[in-house]
Amino acid sequence: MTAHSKPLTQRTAWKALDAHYKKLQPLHLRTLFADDPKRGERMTAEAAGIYLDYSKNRITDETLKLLVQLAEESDLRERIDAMFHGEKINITENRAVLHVALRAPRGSSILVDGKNVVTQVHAVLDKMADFSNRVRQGIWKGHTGKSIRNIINIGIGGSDLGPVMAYEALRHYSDRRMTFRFVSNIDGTDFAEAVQDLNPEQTLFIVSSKTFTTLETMANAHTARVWLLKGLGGDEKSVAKHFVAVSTNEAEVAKFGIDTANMFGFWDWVGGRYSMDSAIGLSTMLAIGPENFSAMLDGFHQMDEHFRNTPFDRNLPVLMALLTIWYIDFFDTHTIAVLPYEQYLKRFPAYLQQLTMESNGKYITLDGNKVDYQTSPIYWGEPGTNGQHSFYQLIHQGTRLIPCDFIAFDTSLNPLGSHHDMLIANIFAQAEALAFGKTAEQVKAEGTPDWLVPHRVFEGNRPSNIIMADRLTPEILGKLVALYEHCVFTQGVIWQVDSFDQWGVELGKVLAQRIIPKLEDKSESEPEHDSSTNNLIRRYRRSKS
Ligand code: G6Q
Repeated sequence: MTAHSKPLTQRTAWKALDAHYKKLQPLHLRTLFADDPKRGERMTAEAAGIYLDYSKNRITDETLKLLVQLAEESDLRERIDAMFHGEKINITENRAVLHVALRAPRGSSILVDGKNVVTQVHAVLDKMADFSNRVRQGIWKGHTGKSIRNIINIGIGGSDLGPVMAYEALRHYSDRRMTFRFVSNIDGTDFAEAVQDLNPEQTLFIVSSKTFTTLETMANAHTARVWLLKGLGGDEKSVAKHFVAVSTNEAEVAKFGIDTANMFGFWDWVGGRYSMDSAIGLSTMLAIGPENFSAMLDGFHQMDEHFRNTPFDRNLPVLMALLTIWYIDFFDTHTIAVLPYEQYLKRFPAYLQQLTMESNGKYITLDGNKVDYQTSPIYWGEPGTNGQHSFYQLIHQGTRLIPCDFIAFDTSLNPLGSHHDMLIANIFAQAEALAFGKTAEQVKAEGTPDWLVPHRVFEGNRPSNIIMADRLTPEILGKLVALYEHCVFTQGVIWQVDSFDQWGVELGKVLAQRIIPKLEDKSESEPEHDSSTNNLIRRYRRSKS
């Protein structure tokens, strides 16, 4: 039996890490920094314009060596190659996993079942660019001859979170004459609020759904159709001018009444949460234009190349993944806070929650066995500095260890006086305070009364990464997203889970379909669930009568 075919906790590197953890756990970052004056310069890595300072992690060179060994024993190199070569590594759905093909340069080649998918990708990108240009330039007209000024993306999960995040992140580059809204929730309020001040004559809906069968999206799309027809005098022909679709399901798109000439396709080898750079990004392209969209794809591709070609000890996604595993599986931490010090990235933590937790929130290995270690942490966060006035208390002085990813940019897109210096000072200060804290001696030396001293001590030794880049551009956003995509991939390889399926979301969907008719049932029939669900159904029925 080779090292890598062994269960994770039986691998040589895992056992060595276990022993190493016991020695390292009591060490304080203060000591690690004092013993190595160059640590803050040495434990950094830079690639494709993204700088990672990982020096404030509870690691030594030995830790890194063992973590890299773990990656090697997990066959990470072979698994990366398998993904890039289009092998069907999503085994439970028997699919290739090729979001990297979505940003492969024109002219390159990646084969799936003997077909070069890069050619197909660029054909769709060209169609998207042509459509976006026509809408942005006012050439595409609505049913009454007016140009389109409002874009509403209807989609959910992977067909929503990426587009919303990218729109917010790249708003600086967007066409300010246009309004962009995103409807995802089945809660009618989402749709009602999105359209309440819009003129249907100038509104275009993008129905984004890989399957074109998702309950929420289809319900919202039908409601949008009703709203549009009501606003435009009921002429069915208007649908063609005000609805386009992004999907893999041509038959369902046609059934809805959308002209398939206005359908933008993608493929089963694009997972929903890995699809913001496919046609699912149509709203992004409409907002920022095809050139900026291309720059974003180029950014993704640069990070793909870095991930694919760089030794693990200098490989940004691999380093970040290994650090996660170190904390989750050895320090027994449960969460990771993602803290962007950039207002435009306000939806980035929400986007990452799906990317990370839907991918690696799994307890069954590829072999079908139950894991005997922890897998995905809970990712959460808010933009700085707001979080500092809220939950940072717990990160500094709570009983839980919470590794943090701080994200910031050297240059602000909105330079206003000294705002940016103050913003950046805060991020550096937070990471410093978390790592080094404040001792009782220091607190006493400030003249603090003895009884108050314990409250004002910061024990420190709380780890963080700082991720920095020059400025938030479409290209950098692509790099940042690809950084986390490949970090998630690396984690999944080591945890031996299928990072590309999502069976865990199925059961609730099936049960909801069973409950809907029971809520609408006017007879007093027994709901036939458990006593709690039955009681809730009866209570709700009474509220409707
Ligand atoms: C993502 C998931 C999921 C999916 C939504 C929407 O990886 O598969 O979030 O994106 O359920 O699915 P459709 O695009 O098919 O509507």
